Amino acid sequence: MTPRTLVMGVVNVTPDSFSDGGQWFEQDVAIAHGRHLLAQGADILDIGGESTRPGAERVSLAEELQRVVPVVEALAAAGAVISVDTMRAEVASASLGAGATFINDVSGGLADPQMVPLVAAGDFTYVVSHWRGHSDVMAEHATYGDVVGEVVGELRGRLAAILAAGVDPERVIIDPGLGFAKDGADNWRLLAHLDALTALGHRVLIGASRKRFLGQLLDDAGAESLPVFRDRATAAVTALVAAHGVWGVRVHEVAGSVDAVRVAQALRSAENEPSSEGREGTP
Ligand code: PMM
Repeated sequence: MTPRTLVMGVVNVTPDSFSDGGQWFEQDVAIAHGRHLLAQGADILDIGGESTRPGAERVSLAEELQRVVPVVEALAAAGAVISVDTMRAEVASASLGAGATFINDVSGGLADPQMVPLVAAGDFTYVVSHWRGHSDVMAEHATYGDVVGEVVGELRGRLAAILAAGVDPERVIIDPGLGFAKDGADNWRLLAHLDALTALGHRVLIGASRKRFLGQLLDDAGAESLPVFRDRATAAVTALVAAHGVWGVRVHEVAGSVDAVRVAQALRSAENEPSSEGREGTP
């Protein structure tokens, strides 16, 4: 039986409308949220202290460390498998010391020249996303002649650099970076051609959760389209990519994607069985 798709639950330790409650309040909320996602069936928690939404500005290193490390420590102590969403080698290093075993780098090692040497010297799992620039400028780079060919080609280039540094290919997961220097049509095209990504020979992670292209789809259909109303569409994407056999999905709402993975897995196991059990006339 092929292994099922894993569900990575997102824990963002970034200021929200309650942020004037202070750092501890944010951290307590993040830790409680992580525990909630685990109870819903998350296989991995992805903890991040820097927003990468389009247009976002960078946070300082000190701020990112202060946001992320205590939350990693608390949730690792609770027994969770921890991924840290960071582009900074120093945050990655501190998080690994605090119990993380995955580093999820949306820049694929491009934002910090110290990241690839850190990966080469360590033994953690590294997620390499397709990336063309920081959030404040990425929209300018969303121009493609052949989005699938270019994303695959650029990921191949990153993989070559990472493997040349001495990283075991088994430790590397790839991600097309939906929404990162890509418009809605680009994202759909990448999802429609997952084969081109899996052909690179690495495990594939997909992060479609609550993204703008799903909002656009719902909006065009006259449905509610704010980010919190995108979870059903997100779960539908999970079902489709899990049926395709991707390694993992990164989602904000875990329960719907856990069910979607169950559906895809049932379908996949039935696909491996004969179409008839020899019963005749049974409805
Ligand atoms: N998307 C966001 C943040 N981190 N990591 C990976 N590997 N893949 C993604 O698609 C991805 C990511 C943006 O998401 P958020 O601000 O909605 O959490």
